[in-house]
Amino acid sequence: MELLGRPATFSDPPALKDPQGFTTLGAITAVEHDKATVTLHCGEARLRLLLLTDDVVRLRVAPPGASFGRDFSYALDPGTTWHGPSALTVEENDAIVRIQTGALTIQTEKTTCRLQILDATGRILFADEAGPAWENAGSNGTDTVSHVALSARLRPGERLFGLGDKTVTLDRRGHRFALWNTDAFEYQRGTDPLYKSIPFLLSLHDGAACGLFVDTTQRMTVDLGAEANDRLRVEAPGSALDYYVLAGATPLAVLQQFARLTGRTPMLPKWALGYHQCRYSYRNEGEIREVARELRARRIPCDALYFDIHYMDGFRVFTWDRDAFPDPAGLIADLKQDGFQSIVIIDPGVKADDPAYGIARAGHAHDAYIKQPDGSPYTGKVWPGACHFPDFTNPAVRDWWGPLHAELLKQGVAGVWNDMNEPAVFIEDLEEATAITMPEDLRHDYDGHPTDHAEVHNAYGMQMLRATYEGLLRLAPERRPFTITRAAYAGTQRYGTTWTGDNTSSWDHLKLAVEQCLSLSVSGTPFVGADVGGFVGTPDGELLARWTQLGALMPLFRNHTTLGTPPQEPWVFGEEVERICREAIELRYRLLPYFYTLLWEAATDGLPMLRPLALPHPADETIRREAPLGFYLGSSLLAYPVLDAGQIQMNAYLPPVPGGWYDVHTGRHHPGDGGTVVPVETPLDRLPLFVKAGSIVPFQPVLQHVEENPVEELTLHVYPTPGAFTARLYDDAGVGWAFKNGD
Ligand code: MIG
Repeated sequence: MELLGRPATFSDPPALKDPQGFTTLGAITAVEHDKATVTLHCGEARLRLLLLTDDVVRLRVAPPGASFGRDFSYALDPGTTWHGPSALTVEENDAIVRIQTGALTIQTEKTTCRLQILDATGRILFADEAGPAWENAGSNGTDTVSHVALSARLRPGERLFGLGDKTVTLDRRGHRFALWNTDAFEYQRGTDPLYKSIPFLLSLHDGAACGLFVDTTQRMTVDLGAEANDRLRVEAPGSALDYYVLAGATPLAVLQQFARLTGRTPMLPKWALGYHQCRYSYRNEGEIREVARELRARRIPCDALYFDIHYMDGFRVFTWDRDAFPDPAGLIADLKQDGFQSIVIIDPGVKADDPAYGIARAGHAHDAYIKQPDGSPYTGKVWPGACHFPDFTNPAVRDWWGPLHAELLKQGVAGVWNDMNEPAVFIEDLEEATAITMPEDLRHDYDGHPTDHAEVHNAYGMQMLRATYEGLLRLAPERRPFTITRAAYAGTQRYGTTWTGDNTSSWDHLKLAVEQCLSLSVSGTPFVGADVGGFVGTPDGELLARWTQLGALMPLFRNHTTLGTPPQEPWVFGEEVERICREAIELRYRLLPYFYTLLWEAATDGLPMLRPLALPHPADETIRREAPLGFYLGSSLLAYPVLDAGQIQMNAYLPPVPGGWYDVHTGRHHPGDGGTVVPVETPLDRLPLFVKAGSIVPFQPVLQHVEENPVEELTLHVYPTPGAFTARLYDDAGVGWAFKNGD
């Protein structure tokens, strides 16, 4: 059976409901407040503002007769404590209620309850248009609320970044999106929705930055000026609205607040930053040993090899196909000996129709499966055939699932890859199998507050990853787990890494890889990558070379391709491409001390590793106008990946920074305090890379894998600027948790 799948089909963007059918808050009738909370009563409706700190506001809306809803969210980091604002004053006059914190002013119009949020210099960060609103299910307006909405003003020149892996330009303005996790095989530019739903936006306007996070896992429609250029509108099923406005002195500070809110990446094993080689699938022990042998023989550094679905016995999770892989422990030990970590895929579907399959039976014994409304387990088709699906929103089910990895760990597996967790389910009453998902009325535990699949859907993959991450941690507490997920909701970064799914071997996808990974980085998800070379289809040598150069600068650096394509490893395109790929991979290994420091900054300070140019330069007109697809790695390196076929020259825009820039390859200095465009030669073996004056970039010797030899020598490249400067370098054992004690 060839398991290729078929391009998912996508409908037009979801229609927005008629705003006329929605009710807004209306006149403020009473105001209550304490040290951190202000409640505005508008007749029977309420708007509550919770000041988490001086510059982060949580807003909750309760329509008439409805409560604020359950105070529960998978997005929020349970490890963060908010201490409230340093000060809070509430004043009223005839026209407005004015709330002031140490950093913000929130003004609410008394007749409408529409609000404006201003920073300390009086700049408007956020302004309601109609503001929060709700729609009643029945036509007489008295039935329970069915939908909630929020509309805010967009100003000329305002840019909107974030929203996860959406397939349009970095600035999402002018588009409408659906947030509904979808197995988007062979997605293309414009395809929507994809695998992840991260309802976070970063607005940049007039040099000021502001974040908006709408915390609902329901299928949401987000219109960013598509319907009306000057209006943002989000709409979702539900009866209460829960959202956050995050301010900060800089765009990066806003992202750090969002990281405080939804969590940071855990520290990963250092080898996670190495080069990874994958394909769907290395089919047997011989094939994977062969790849390992080639990589070492050709001196192409590599740290991880992947076992895609064919390692399993009939795609039964937590089993091995013993004909193809007779001795997993022996194989994995040999690979480890050569410096390769083994990562296995685990899907959510548990084969249902085999009475001899112990995992499936145990699932029944634990009452672990998602249920139909009548209480019986739901059955849907995926690779193994008929499957049941664990309800990862049930803590008892997560506790059951996690330890199922014990045997794999004993066999030496070092990482787990969660796929198909949108969740994807096939329907076969169509002409060909197509990927869809399960019925929306299925029942979930939702951590003790039973609800339907519609509400859980976008968080399902995240809760699967959580079960995996927590399980690995429980089984081997001394180790840093390594996990990857395809589906995600806000906060997923607390449980591991992610990639952008089934992309295509094309130049446009190379560009998309930049856009998607930068956008995920803006959306709280720092450890990201796109399949190098493209998953669907076959790259030519030039595309693979350019993609490997780009991948060498992405946190997750994995070459992967689909079933039935020719080999895509770096050596199959001839000697020149092999050399270029090797050099790119070697550059990555030489820069590991720099990357590892970025990982640590992401894990501790919530700073993204990859940064669109607009983040450090929110007021730069050239960046706003031309939106060049260069990006920062941390705060020192600036990359301009080559994204077009045949391109041997580019004009790179170097933003204004004191002291200018240096070309990493030539050492040439480009003064340009005021921002300059420099011509750069880009022969196939050259990836344009610049470093900001006033930086120190640490290089280590090339290793074939991160644990090959202890690094005894670092070379610090110092890029001077007039005056003193500092740089930060972080290192630790690369594994384990001793660093938490300062080791
Ligand atoms: O649709 O496990 O995105 O990386 O190789 C096929 C097989 C299911 C989709 C993943 C891809 C993986 C493949 N999976």
